[in-house]
Amino acid sequence: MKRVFSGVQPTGNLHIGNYLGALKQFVDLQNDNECIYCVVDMHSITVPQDPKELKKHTLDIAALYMAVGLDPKKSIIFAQSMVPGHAELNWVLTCNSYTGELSRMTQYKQKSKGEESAPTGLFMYPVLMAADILLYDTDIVPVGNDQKQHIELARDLATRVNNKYGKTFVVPEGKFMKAGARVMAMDDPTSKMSKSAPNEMSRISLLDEPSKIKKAIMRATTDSEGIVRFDIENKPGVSNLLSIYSAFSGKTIEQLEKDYEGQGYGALKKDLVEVTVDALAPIKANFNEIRESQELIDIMKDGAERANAIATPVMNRVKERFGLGL
Ligand code: ATP
Ligand code: LTN
Repeated sequence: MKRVFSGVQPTGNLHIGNYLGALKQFVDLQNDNECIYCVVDMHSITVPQDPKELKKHTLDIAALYMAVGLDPKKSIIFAQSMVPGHAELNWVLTCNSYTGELSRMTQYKQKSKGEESAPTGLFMYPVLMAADILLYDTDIVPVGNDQKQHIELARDLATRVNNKYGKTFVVPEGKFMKAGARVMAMDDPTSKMSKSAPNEMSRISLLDEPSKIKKAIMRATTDSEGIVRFDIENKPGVSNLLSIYSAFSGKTIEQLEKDYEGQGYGALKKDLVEVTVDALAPIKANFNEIRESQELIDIMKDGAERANAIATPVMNRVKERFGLGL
């Protein structure tokens, strides 16, 4: 069995990009692998968070994990801050990373906007992510396309330490969806759908009302050609709608192009509203039930214990290799 690890930040409601790019894979992987899914609360404090809200959001994401189909009997679900190894390994990896390679991370460049007052945590974000992954001897990391560069860094750090100190870490592989690896914003199909974009209509959240979903899809930016055809370069809006449709319905893009031949974008959008609303309805119903239940906290405590039991021997190995402690 391969070991799988991934994480999601507890910031705001998850959108269909998070679902189609990441969470859907989490669920698919849990039957044939040993899966560890973390709510990365320590990553979220790289920018200021309201403490009460943060706790709430951590439980929200754990409940969403289960609402989309993660089974706590099969997958380990917990919050990053509940296992001390993440912070410990973060330091060891920090001492083996270079400021040059971290300065080249696109997410850092975008989020820091080159400002002197950018938080150091933002700069170190990818090292903590590498620590999350390497702490569990992870083989596979299911994520959206935007995380490719961070996965590459985790691989580089693992290889670097292995070369210098002897085999210490498993070198992990990223895993990306065919359709859904990069869901674009509804209002601007040249930038990725994001939790933090100011325009609510740019995203479809997993807990959105059907009326909101309808509005966002019907208003989605397309083009004036009027032909339903997949062409990311020239028709990013229509291509994005086709990708989302394909990911939710399981139909291929070619099939969808045929189905909508001779029809305008209106028909495509109308059906996509239905497909999306139907796909999200059970998630929403499950979420409300799980979020209210007392069990959720017990599941996370149990998850943290199980995660810690895997992390401790890895951390002991790291300390041994580096000569830390007695
Ligand atoms: P934001 O959406 O605000 O940019 P983020 O990327 O920091 O947030 P996370 O919650 O950390 O969001 O991401 C969880 C997972 O969702 C990651 O695997 C990430 O690659 C994936 N993901 C995020 N946005 C998209 C998207 N638009 N399309 C596909 N996958 C995505
Ligand atoms: N950086 C990721 C979240 C994340 C993660 C991880 C993903 C933190 N640690 C470890 C996979 C494995 C993001 O999606 N923004």
